[in-house]
Amino acid sequence: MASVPVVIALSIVFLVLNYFYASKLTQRALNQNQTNRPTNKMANQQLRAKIEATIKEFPVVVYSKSYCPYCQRTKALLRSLDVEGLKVFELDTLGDEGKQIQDELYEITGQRTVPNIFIGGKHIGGNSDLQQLESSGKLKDLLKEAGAL
Ligand SMILES: N[C@@H](CCC(=O)N[C@@H](CS)C(=O)NCC(=O)O)C(=O)O
Repeated sequence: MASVPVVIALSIVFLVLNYFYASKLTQRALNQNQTNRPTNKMANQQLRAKIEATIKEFPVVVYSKSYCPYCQRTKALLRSLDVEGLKVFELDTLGDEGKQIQDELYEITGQRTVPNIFIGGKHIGGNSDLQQLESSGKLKDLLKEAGAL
């Protein structure tokens, strides 16, 4: 009869262990899902290399969407300054590749929104960051350093 409490105790231990094991498995599955973003690791690396080469090659790079009002302000400001070597990508016109670039930009910069701006290979941020640089008088120096003015 003494075995009844033992069985109950063992069942409780079993249930508790089972609970922790299951939640660990769930957590692992969630983590994999987050890092698994595109399934093709090789393709990600190639895309990242392409982005890195682009921001190295062009003094000013803007990842944009054609309908985005913030992007329009960014492009208008840069064009009004007669920036040389300005490269604009309209991600919404690039199909799947546009989405993949946006995902990869998020991995690289922690920023998912557009415009996503690089000057002299350096990540600047979005439109508000660019406008702030302009109003604080720092933008022209950055552009000169990058060889865009
Ligand atoms: N504060 C940001 C706002 C940018 C923003 O909200 N952009 C929108 C498009 S207009 C965006 O990226 N939405 C998410 C998406 O298109 O995936 C900036 O100044 O750049």
